[in-house]
Amino acid sequence: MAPAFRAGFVTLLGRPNVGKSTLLNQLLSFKLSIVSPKPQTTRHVIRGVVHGEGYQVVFLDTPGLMRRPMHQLDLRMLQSLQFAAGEADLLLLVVEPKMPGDIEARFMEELRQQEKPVFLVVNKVDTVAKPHLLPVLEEYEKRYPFQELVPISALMGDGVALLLDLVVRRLPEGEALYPPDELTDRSERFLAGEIIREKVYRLYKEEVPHATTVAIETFVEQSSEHGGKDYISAIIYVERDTQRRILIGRGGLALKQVGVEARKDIEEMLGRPVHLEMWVKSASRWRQNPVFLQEMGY
Ligand SMILES: Nc1nc2c(ncn2[C@@H]2O[C@H](COP(=O)(O)OP(=O)(O)OP(=O)(O)O)[C@@H](O)[C@H]2O)c(=O)[nH]1
Ligand SMILES: [Mg+2]
Repeated sequence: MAPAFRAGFVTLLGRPNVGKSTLLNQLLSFKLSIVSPKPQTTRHVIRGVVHGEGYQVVFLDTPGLMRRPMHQLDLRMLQSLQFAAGEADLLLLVVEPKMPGDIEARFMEELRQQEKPVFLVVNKVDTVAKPHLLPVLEEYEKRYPFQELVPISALMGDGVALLLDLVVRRLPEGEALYPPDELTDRSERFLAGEIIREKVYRLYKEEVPHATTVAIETFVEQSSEHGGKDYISAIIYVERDTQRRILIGRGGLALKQVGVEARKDIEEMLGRPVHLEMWVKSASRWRQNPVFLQEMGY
């Protein structure tokens, strides 16, 4: 008799910047979730489906947990994270190869409240020598009954296949949750907006990235008005006029760079040429505005 099919939801948790989105992308061999060196890059729960022989794993990337919600946007991110954890069959607590800090302690405390299996995933092992890793693993093992402790480098791909293997073994038996060719439940429109946001995170400093959100206004596939290219127009919102000027830059050069980099990645995602247009607007205190947040899909 063939072994039973396994399928389930696996949620990635962890403080900002530990590499959750990098890991999701590595598991999928596809750049689905945006990545940047700045904390709190991910703002939505992003589902990515890994299809394999005899299994299907739905990974949920989540926003990094904040110490204390500062505004409505933070609160919504926190709620979506809690919802994603509630939905999971298995949780992965992703950490850096350092001793647990207060955020990790809080995660472990919250994980104790539920009955689900939890793996510790120690990411970024490419940045430390082995002798530094062992005491970290020992400390975590002492502090929480993890089912597995898995050192990986999401960036290099080291340990990721082993992690997937261990994950699959813990999944419940059951039927596939998504159609066989489905990679995510997010639309191309959403992903295009995320790619633009990623470029803002990568190209600007200080408060600008966190004050930015992107709305896709128009998305026309193979537009005859644009020589058969997909036509995408986007509005980049910031909170203040000073931020708007920084985003646009002298002579529009800074915004142009966002456009060049975003278009390249959007074309790669779609597999089609794209004509991209962007406008920058300020929307005062949008992170506090429930109606605006709702409209923007937060
Ligand atoms: N050296 C190294 N860097 C990594 C590794 N994984 C991720 N990074 C880097 O860490 C930074 C943060 O990665 P993300 O994947 O955006 O982290 P995240 O946990 O999703 O962050 P939030 O979305 O803010 O919660 C990026 O600069 C990544 O390139 C790794 O295995 N090794
Ligand atoms: Mg992320």
